[in-house]
Amino acid sequence: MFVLTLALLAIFASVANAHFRLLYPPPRGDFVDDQEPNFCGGYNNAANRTTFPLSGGFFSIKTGHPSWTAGVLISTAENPDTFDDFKASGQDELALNYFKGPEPGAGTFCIPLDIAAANITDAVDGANVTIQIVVQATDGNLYQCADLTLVKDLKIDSNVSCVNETSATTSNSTNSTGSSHSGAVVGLSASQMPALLSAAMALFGVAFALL
Ligand SMILES: *[C@@H]1O[C@H](CO)[C@@H](O)[C@H](O)[C@H]1NC(C)=O
Ligand SMILES: *[C@@H]1O[C@H](CO)[C@@H](O)[C@H](O)[C@H]1NC(C)=O
Ligand SMILES: *[C@@H]1O[C@H](CO)[C@@H](O)[C@H](O)[C@H]1NC(C)=O
Ligand SMILES: *[C@@H]1O[C@H](CO)[C@@H](O)[C@H](O)[C@H]1NC(C)=O
Ligand SMILES: *[C@@H]1O[C@H](CO)[C@@H](O)[C@H](O)[C@H]1NC(C)=O
Ligand SMILES: *[C@@H]1O[C@H](CO)[C@@H](O)[C@H](O)[C@H]1NC(C)=O
Ligand SMILES: *[C@@H]1O[C@H](CO)[C@@H](O)[C@H](O)[C@H]1NC(C)=O
Ligand SMILES: [Cu+2]
Repeated sequence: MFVLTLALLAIFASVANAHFRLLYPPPRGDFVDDQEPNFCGGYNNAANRTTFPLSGGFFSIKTGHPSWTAGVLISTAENPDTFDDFKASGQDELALNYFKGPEPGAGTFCIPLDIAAANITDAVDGANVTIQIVVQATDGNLYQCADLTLVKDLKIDSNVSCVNETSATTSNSTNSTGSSHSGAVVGLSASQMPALLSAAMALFGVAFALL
């Protein structure tokens, strides 16, 4: 019974960690949810660079959090591997100031990112930069990084999805699966589903055993 309870806790904890995913530009590596509170979501080395517009770009995230704040740090270091690399004169270099996300906030969001407008020294045409998306929610700061090469007048390929979709706009109470921080809607892989179901059934078992 004790082991079962531990297993249950582990499963629910992993679901509760759905956090957010960076959909575009592509992040440094595959999403690892328990690494997301760490620098660059756990990836310390620059990965393949995406060419990205110097002005008029966007990034897209999918969150499991109903309420969040986000901002975008930027580094012009070739291979930034510490938070200090995202600072100038001790201050965070912000490509986008922190803003409060819309509510309800669980869903997919495409947010304009005009790097030129932020006046970052060295973030110019042809520069290699790294952006670090920071999402602040009930479980603290969460991070994802993308390594970029800035290109003036570039248009992001039209096949890159840029939409805002919350459970409030894509479904309603009749078939809503809920959008609480459990993040069950977001980031729960098909392979986790059976585990979740059996966990739920086991929970009933525990409840009965206690009666
Ligand atoms: C980076 O690009 C190379 C060549 O296209 C590819 O083989 C490699 O898998 C990519 N790495 C990542 C982390 O996507
Ligand atoms: C999506 O929502 C964000 C945050 O409210 C907003 O800044 C952005 O312009 C919206 N994007 C689209 C494509 O409507
Ligand atoms: C960037 O610089 C321009 C021109 O110097 C100025 O008008 C603008 O307010 C600055 N923007 C920011 C975010 O500092
Ligand atoms: C930018 O990064 C690319 C790929 O990592 C590299 O080939 C290139 O030399 C870098 N450019 C500069 C100016 O460092
Ligand atoms: C978008 O199109 C480009 C070529 O125009 C292709 O290289 C890329 O893989 C496509 N991306 C997706 C997500 O389909
Ligand atoms: C349920 O959601 C699907 C998409 O997930 C949508 O196509 C369908 O219209 C929704 N049905 C209702 C009754 O909202
Ligand atoms: C919810 O779904 C019902 C049935 O499809 C539809 O009549 C209703 O307008 C929807 N409500 C919202 C807020 O989308
Ligand atoms: Cu979270």
